[in-house]
Amino acid sequence: MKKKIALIFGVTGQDGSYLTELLLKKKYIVHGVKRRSSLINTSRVDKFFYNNKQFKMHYGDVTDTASIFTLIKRIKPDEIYNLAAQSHVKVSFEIPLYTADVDALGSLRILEAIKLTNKKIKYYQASSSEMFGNSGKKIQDEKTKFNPQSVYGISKVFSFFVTKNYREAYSMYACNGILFNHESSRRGETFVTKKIVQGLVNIKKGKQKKLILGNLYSIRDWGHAKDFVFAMWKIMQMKKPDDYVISTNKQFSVKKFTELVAKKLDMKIIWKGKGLNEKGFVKNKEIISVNKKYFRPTDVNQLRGNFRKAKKQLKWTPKHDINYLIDEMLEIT
Ligand code: NAP
Ligand code: F7E
Repeated sequence: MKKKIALIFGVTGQDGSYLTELLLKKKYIVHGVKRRSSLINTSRVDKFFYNNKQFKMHYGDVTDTASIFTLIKRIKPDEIYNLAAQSHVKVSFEIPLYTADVDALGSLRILEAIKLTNKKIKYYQASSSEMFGNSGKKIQDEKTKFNPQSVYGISKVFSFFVTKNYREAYSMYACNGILFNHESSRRGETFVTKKIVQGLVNIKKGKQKKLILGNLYSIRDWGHAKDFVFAMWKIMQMKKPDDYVISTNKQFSVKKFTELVAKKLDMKIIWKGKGLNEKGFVKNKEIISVNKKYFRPTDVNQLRGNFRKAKKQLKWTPKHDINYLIDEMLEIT
C-alpha cells in the first residue's frame, strides 16, 4: 500500500515535533517546513528524527506564497498540517502586523495553494482557544461566540473562518482543531508553564534567585501536547471535515500551577501582599514577585473547554493530566 505523505508547516515547534513522531509511527512519509535562521533552531526535530529516511525538511515560510506553491507541487502531500504561527500572545501586542501576516494570511496562502494545485489535499488549521477570548461563558465549546483579546486571537479567528469558507465554498477537506493550552517538556521557555518549571528548578538548584511573573490569577485549561497532536490526526481521518474543541475540561490559575510545581520540589510557598506587590516566600526567602511588564494590555481571564463533540465523534479523550504534565516537565528540565 502507498504510504501517506504529510506536509507540516511549523514542524520545528512543540506540536510539530510531537506530530512528526506520531505520523512516523503511523508509517507516513513526513515533510517539514523550516525557516531560515542565523543559528540552527531545529533541535526539537533533529534529536528525534535526524536519521529517519521517512522524514525530510525543506526551507519555506508561510509569508512566502511562491515557496508554499513549490513545496505542495513538489511533495504532493495527502495531508497538510498548518501549525506555523507567531504563537506568543503577548508578543502579538508588540509585532501585530507580522503576527497577522503569518497567523491570518499564512493560512489563506496555504488554502489558496491547495485550491489551485489539488483540492483533494486535506488541510488542518491550528485554531486556538484564544479565539474565545473573554466570551462571557464559563465553559467554551464549538458553539461559543468568539471575543478575542489580542491580534493573535483575532488572526486565528480569520484563519478559522477562512478554513470553514474554503470547506464550504470549494468542497475542500479543511478542518479546525480549536485547541486549548497544551504544554510539555518541549514547550518554548517564554510560555508560563515552562517559565515556572524552569524558574523553580533553577531556584532550587541555587542557579536563579527569583521567578518574576505577570497575572497570577489568569486561569487556563492545560493539557499535554502528546494527546493534542493525536486529536489533530484523528480530525484529519474523519469521513467529513469539521471543527472540534480539544481540551481537558479542567482549569487552574497560574498561581495554583506555581504551587503544584513548587510542592513537587518540596518547596512550600507562603504568599504575602496584593496586586503588583504580591510575593511568594519559601522559608522566609522571597523567590517570586510580580512585574507589570509580563501583563498584557488585555488578557483572557479564564478558559475551560468542553470536548464532548471530540469524545463522541473522534472517540478522543485526554490521557495525561496536570500531574503527569508537571512530572514530565520536571524530569526533562
Ligand atoms: P510553537 O512552538 O511556537 O511553533 C510554531 C511553529 O511555527 C515553529 O515551527 C515556527 O518556526 C513556525 N513558524 C513561525 N512563523 C513561521 C513562518 N512565517 N513560516 C513558517 N513557519 C513559521 O507553537 P506550538 O505550541 O507548537 O503551536 C503550534 C500551532 O498551534 C501554532 O499555530 C499555535 O498558534 C497553535 N496553538 C497552540 C496552542 C498551544 O497551547 N501550544 C494552543 C492552540 C493553538 P521557528 O521554530 O522557526 O520559530
Ligand atoms: O500565558 C499568564 C498570561 O503565554 C498563559 C499559546 O500557546 O495558549 C498559549 O497562549 C497565561 C496568560 O499562554 C506570565 O497573562 C502570567 O494569561 O503561557 P502563556 P497563552 O497566552 O494562554 C493558547 C491557547 C495559544 O493558542 C497560544 O499560541 O499566563 N502569565 N505570568 C504569564 N504568561 C507568560 N507567558 N509569562 C509570564 O510571566
